[in-house]
Amino acid sequence: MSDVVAYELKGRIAVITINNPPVNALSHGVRKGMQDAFARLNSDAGADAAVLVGGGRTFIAGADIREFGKPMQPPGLHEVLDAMEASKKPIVAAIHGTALGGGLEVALTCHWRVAVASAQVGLPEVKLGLLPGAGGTQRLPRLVGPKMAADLITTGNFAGAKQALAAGVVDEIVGDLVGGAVAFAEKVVKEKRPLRKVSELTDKVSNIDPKFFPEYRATLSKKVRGFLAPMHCLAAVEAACTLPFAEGMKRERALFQELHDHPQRMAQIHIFFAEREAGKIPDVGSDVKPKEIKSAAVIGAGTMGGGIAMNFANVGIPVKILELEQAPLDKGLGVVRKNYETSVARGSTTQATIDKALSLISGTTSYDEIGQADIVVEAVFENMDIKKQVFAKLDQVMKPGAILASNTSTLDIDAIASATKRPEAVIGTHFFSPANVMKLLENVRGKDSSKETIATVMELGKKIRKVPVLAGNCFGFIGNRMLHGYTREAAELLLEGAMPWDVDRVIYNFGLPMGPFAMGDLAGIDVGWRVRQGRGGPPEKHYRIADRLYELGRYGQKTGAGYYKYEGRNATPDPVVQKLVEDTSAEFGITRRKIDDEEILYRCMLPLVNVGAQILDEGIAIRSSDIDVTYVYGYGFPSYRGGPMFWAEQMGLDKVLAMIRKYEQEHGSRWKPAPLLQRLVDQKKGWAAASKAA
Ligand code: T1G
Repeated sequence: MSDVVAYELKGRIAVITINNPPVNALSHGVRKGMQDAFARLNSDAGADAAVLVGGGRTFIAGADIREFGKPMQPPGLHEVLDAMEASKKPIVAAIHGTALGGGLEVALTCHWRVAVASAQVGLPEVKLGLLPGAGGTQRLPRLVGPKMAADLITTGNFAGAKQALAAGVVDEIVGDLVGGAVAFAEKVVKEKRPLRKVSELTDKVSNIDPKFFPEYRATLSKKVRGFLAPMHCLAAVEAACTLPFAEGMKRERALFQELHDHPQRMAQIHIFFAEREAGKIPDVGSDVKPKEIKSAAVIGAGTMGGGIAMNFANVGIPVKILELEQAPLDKGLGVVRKNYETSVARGSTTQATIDKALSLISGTTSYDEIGQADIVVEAVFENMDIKKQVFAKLDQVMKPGAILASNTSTLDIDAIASATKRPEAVIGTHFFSPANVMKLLENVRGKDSSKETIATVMELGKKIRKVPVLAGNCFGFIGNRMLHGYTREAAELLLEGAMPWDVDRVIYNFGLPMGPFAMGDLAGIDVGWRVRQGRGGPPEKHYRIADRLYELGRYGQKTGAGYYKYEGRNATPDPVVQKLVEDTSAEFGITRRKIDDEEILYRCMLPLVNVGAQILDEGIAIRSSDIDVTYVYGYGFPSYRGGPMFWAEQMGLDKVLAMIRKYEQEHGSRWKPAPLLQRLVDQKKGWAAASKAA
């Protein structure tokens, strides 16, 4: 028996244990060990049945994702599952932790499945740009029917043990994992039950309403715009309902191969590993123990403050929101309650869940009441003087050892820390609006932020179900510094000949949730105007259109007009804006020209790459994949393109440099290529060569 798969008799039941930490992925050694174990089971006169269980913290969590794209070493998973299904003796899966992807497919090929109450099951391959490629799309519908199978497989969501039991994915919930599974296997043997093969079940996949799949496909295509995998997942589930099992397996295999060979799979798996890499800080090793965060406080009950507070309450951390006046405090708490009630109305959570969360959120108008919190997050107006006043006050009232965090989106963390006597406890924790929804947490280290402070907010990010990334301290950190390059170029395109709706269409079709001008209308043209006033300096030509919209009182959605005119949230191009844009070009003596979609795309997207390269070179980002994670989870860059840096590298950094050089010729120094980009192209290297990770 291989050392990753153990075989041990308990009475007359063989317990086959997978020991491949951390998540028992189905690597080559595991597949080989399983194949040997099933052969041994069927030749072992001392064994009447087997239990298959994961060692450590979980059942099998899927195929080994690191093996994708490499030559597969036999036996393949199909071969192993065929051996399982051909077993003459019953095999019972014993599930704890998570049975995911290929892991659940292994369990579905077993004759029965038991689980502990805390177990979860799922087929999350779609999140990797794939589909369940070892019979999951053919077996799951045979157990639960096409609707639940399609829901689980096209979203990659997990189901808890109770839900799995009710749906028939699991046959029994046991208290003691191995003991319960062995007892179940002994019962099966004692009752001489015929082997139950999921592949032979038919009633749940017969006589399906002919409207089901066309209607499901129409709804799904709107939800997953641009992603290939979800539609392939649905086609595979449909095959389970229209073809015999063997044919369905062939259809699944063909659909899987198409996805496996597609750039979207490479991009989504890049993001899978990138978000985990982002949690690794070279000079903050696992020896640095994060502080435990048992209570929190938030300064400011505005949109951001309320959303930030919800993140703590949602994971059971009591949080106090402070406003100096009762009225804005009551208003802010009211918005939080409304957010929760909307989620219940949408069915995305339950009343009991939000009641629990709301019970953990309280308000106060006195700094004296927040001093015992383990962390305080300042979310007041984006103005340095105001932030310094707040931090001076926090320095007085917060208990020793508390973390003093700022939600600033651009400002200098060291300047903020200078208002305190404990700069080692100060750090940026930049949330993205809406703070209770957006996954990215951009933590920003100051020059004096201690390793413990950094480790604590990185750990906290995971605890509050965010994707944490650590940035160095510069104007705009990683995300907003790149955003500045992008929005500036979009503004230039308007002066040269494009209209807001031309640019937004191209960026939307590329896969972002909205283009820069729709985003400007959402965030508020007045907000951008105030930030520019705060920065001072002469008015800049490329902001002239935005300034004129502001002067007209066209702040965006909030005033019913901005770059677009609005009926509710429905945006339509506005002839008033068309004329304003044309007049502004004329004001600067610019002869407008037709700008094609390709130029719009590259002029908007390449600044992300060029600024990203500069950020990487300065060490503001530890690695290029941190930049990808920032842009995918903070700004909606499509994960099926892997993030701006991955997208550029797939295109070829030499091609990217050539385009940037061309734009430098045409538009001047703002297009000067980042020196790092030039160096990497000269050295024929990729971004990894510039990583600051050890
Ligand atoms: N393969 C390889 N490594 C994996 C892995 C996998 N499937 N899953 C996790 N890891 C690594 C991860 O990179 C990290 O490494 C460590 O394990 C801990 O992970 C044929 C084709 C199971 C819920 O998509 O969702 O099966 O950073 O930090 O937060 O149809 O890992 O320590 O070096 O995430 O406790 C389908 C992916 C695969 C599940 C645990 N399965 N994994 O979360 O730990 S495709 C998945 C997860 C497939 C078949 C198809 C989570 C988790 P390192 P972690 P966690």
